[in-house]
Amino acid sequence: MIPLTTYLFQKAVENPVIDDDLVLIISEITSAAKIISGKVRKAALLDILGSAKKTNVQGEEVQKLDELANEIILETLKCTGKACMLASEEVEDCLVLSDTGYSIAFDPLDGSSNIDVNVSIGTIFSIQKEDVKKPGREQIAAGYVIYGPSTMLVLAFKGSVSVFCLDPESGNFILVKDNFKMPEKGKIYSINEANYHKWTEDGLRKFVDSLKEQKYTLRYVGSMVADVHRTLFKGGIFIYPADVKNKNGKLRLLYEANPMSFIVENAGGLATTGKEPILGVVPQELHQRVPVILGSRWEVEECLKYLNG
Ligand code: FBP
Repeated sequence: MIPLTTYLFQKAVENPVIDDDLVLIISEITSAAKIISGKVRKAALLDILGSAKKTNVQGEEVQKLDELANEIILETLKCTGKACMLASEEVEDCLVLSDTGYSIAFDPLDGSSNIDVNVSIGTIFSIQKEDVKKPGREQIAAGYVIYGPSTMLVLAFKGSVSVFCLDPESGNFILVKDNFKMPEKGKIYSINEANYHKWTEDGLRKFVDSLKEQKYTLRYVGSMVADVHRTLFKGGIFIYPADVKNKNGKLRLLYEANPMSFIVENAGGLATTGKEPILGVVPQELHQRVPVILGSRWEVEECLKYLNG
């Protein structure tokens, strides 16, 4: 029963990237996630379900829990004194706190459309040195916390992915899998097929049709954190492509695509925009979107064959 902080200090011995400031930042992100987990589980009792009657920089309706989760993470990270830049899905501009230290880009509550219907949602985070707007390949660490039947943390550093489960009794995230590797191939694909005819790439329709012929099954929760979590554990592929409405897809590079791609690639999978590796994309805008194709090696390579002929 290794708690997260003990695990990080042990890992720091073999991985010089993990310094005390990074341990503090990750520990505080997970402390914030524990509070959010508690709020999510009691949301109906606390009357914090539903809309906050506001629109965010993405033009999306903000949920009360989105706002609350955002505040909890912002305040927690500010208090560390080790964060130099904070970028949130819910805030138009970056919050610059100092010149040096760690920058954190985060999606405080991913899966907003599922908040009110008690379906798994999560918090996604990406940690860089100094500036948030760096290619995903330069991430120091990335992870997500999923608020599902249990609350779980998946944390990646270069070369390693580990999985933790929140123990409600001790209040600790306890290590359940170290050096986690995802299956090379799966039997599940995950995409919003309601947009089938709106997808920009005809090759994508052919790829998805070929998976059906190979008896793949479709699973789509509509929370990226839940669809990626299943893809990591069961194998297969998760796709949010470009379509006639979302020319660059819907998912945001800095705090959705980059952290999830870093986790998947360090677990042995692949992540691409269809044209280039997601971790190689040089960020231009804080809230820019990219097409996302990620998952097991076999399926992603197969998809690229269909897309690039
Ligand atoms: P937010 O909820 O953080 O805005 O994220 C966007 C998202 O909900 C992803 O979690 C999910 O993969 C996608 O949108 C679902 O979109 P759609 O309803 O168009 O399939």
